[in-house]
Amino acid sequence: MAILKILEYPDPRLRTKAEPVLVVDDELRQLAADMLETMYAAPGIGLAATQVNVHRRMLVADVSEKQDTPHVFINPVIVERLGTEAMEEGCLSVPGFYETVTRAEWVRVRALGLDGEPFEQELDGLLAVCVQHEIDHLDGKLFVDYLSDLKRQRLRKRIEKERRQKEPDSAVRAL
Ligand code: K1U
Ligand code: ZN
Repeated sequence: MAILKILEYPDPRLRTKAEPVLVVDDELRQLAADMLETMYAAPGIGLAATQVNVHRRMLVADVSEKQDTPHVFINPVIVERLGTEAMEEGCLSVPGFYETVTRAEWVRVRALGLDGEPFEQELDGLLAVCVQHEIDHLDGKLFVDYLSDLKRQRLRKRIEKERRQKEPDSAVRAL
């Protein structure tokens, strides 16, 4: 098992659209285990392969308090969605920033499991929100893309200031 490096906004690699998984093999199962370990260590409730610079369509999530209910979705597709819900979100690729995003309240997701078999799962609450957030990552989309221009500008200024304090020569690109 290994803890993987999580890419941080505005790294352009976070904008890559992930490719479908063609074969579910031991290498992919090892990546899922490493992603779960990385997510638990962060700590977080979800992680998309894109965030660890692997551009294949797989995400992991665990919204349980005891961190004992891991979910792995390979090639996830939302096939049905109902209602809307506004919830405060965070992102391990935008550390320290939280904002309210409106998403579907209930979704039916079709995916492959670690055994390579297809399954469908109905999700609501935090898990539904988390899986939608992670599928966005697989499409190169970040939760800051849902913000108003003003809020994104404020975030950009904050990141610029933090970067200047950490590494005086850095500049923020591609925001
Ligand atoms: O994808 C990610 O960057 C992970 C992200 C998932 C997420 C959180 C909230 C709403 C939607 C999606 C996180 O896990 S941010 C950290 C977080 O939410 C958390 C951390 C510790 C305890 C509980 C939650
Ligand atoms: Zn995220």
